[in-house]
Amino acid sequence: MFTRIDHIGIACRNLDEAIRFYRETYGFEVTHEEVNEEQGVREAMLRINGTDDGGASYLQLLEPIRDDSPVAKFLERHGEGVHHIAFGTADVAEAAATVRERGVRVLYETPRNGSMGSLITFLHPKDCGGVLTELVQARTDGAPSAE
Ligand code: V0V
Ligand code: CO
Repeated sequence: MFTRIDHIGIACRNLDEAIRFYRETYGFEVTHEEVNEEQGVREAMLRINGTDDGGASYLQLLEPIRDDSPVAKFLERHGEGVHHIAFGTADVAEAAATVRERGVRVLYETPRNGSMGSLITFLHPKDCGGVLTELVQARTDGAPSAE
């Protein structure tokens, strides 16, 4: 069902400073930056490695753009740090349905738009041992289609 760690999401207060840390300390470069209004974040993807399924694994640095967003709330309660893990799958709707059948709350009825044209959904952290878990279907055909 899952074929890679798609990314690890890291909450930070200042995206540019976080990018600088990962570049200067480890030599990781930003592959992609975008604002996701719906999720309330400004984010940067740092590609770590390619994977056997033709995808890749990233670090995702997340800075909130609104005080009431999930990442802003997380920073207030926990401070900076690991916010979520994301598994890659070829079919996010199917993977979500399977996991839901196994008793885990899936947060969205239908997948939403994620980074780089991906389709995403989240699993409730309280059903996953305290780990906010995201499922990601990477864009493969050039056409994101959450609508
Ligand atoms: C909250 N909790 C977490 C957590 N966030 N536990 C582990 N990891 C996290 N990141 C815990 C929190 O400590 C509370 O536990 C409980 O869940 C309720 O938290 P809350 O602060 O009252 O927040 P809620 O219930 O309003 O919202 C929590 C959920 C929310 C998970 C429902 O954060 C959410 O909808 N997240 C999914 C969307 C998201 O995170 N978007 C940003 C990334 P106690 O204290 O009661 O025990 S966007 C992204 O990744 C993109 C765009 C991408 O990858 O492409
Ligand atoms: Co994410």
